[in-house]
Amino acid sequence: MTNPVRRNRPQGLSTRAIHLGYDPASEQGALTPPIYMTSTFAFETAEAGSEMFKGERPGYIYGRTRNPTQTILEERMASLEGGEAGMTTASGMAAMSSVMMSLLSAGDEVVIDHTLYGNTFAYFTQALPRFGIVVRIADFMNPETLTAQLSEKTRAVYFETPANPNLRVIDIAEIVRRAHKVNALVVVDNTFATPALQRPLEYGADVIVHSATKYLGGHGDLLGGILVGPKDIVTKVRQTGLRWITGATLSPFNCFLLLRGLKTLEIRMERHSASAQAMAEFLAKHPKVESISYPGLPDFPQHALAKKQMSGFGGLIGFELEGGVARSMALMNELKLITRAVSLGDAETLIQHPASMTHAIYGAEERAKHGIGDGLLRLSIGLENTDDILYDMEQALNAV
Ligand code: 7XF
Repeated sequence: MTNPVRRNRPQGLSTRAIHLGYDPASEQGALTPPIYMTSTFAFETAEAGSEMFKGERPGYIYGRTRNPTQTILEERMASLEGGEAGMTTASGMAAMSSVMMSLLSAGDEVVIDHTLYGNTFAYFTQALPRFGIVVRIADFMNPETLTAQLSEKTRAVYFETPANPNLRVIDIAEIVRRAHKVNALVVVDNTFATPALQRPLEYGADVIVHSATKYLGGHGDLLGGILVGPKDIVTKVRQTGLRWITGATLSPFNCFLLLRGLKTLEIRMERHSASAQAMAEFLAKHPKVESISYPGLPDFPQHALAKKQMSGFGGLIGFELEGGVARSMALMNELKLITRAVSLGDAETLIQHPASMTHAIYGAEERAKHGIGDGLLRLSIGLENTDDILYDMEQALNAV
């Protein structure tokens, strides 16, 4: 029987997040894919094992490079991002560093945007230069500054959008246009938006990396990472980066949790976005709030770009209070429901202070230069009832 509604149309994002790459009939009818909790795989014959090692025969060899529970997750994420292939890693840092360590060599150059998650910034500015890789910094919101840093040695260009912690939005297509002129690979960290709200490959980016710890998992109970890109690049990252450089593979159990999280990604992102919009509008009008950064606000500087590039504005908000750091800390301590914690994308609404927490690794001068204010607070709006989150923020603002 054909379904007239779906005819000639690809399946939607949630449908693929729930079904793609798994047929219960292949596993005794089990609705939920089994967790292949195994480190190694038996070879039917000695010759079969040797052939698999040579890449002449398909099959699983050893859990550091591939596991069937990972495969389902990798195929689903590749489809959601619109890429050819995916690869899971032990954390978001492992996804990013596995890509870089697999593709770069001494003498190569990389250009990064100046606002990145603190430890990503440290990786590029402190780790890679130790291996002879030249890392240049630009302000990707002013793409001219990127062009000024590109050369025929540039192998990769790296940025987040929206960026951690202040939600700067970068024009992906414009960065791609400039970077591809020198054949540099464009690598985008899509953690804040997720493929439910933004698919950078559609704008020409080459590789996507994620901290799956965040919205993809969605429940604050795992660390994980994933990358998506062309088959040849992902294979190279798997066969070098994952296999013998980082070895940072993801546990099959965490893959199971991620498969579970992905099923509700699209509806969770809708709720995160709706509640964040309500919170941003509340904060924007509050007399004690000095500035607010949320892509969904009409007067956010890159609102038009965010609207074009994203299908929703996500759950993260940056804001500063009149009265600076002392008042920010006091506000955090007055909150009763909103939880003081780093990380983001969980069911719980979380608040943190980037200057002393996620971005403490930047020097004070660098933070000032990069628009990460000393008093900046970052909210990750959770899935609680919107009124309860707003009420908690209101009572804390009244108290400071
Ligand atoms: O290695 P992880 O799974 O923690 O991911 C690293 C990472 C990569 N990209 C972005 C945009 C991230 O935000 C992160 C981790 N950020 C957390 C945060 O900002 O709260 C880490 C807590 S210190």
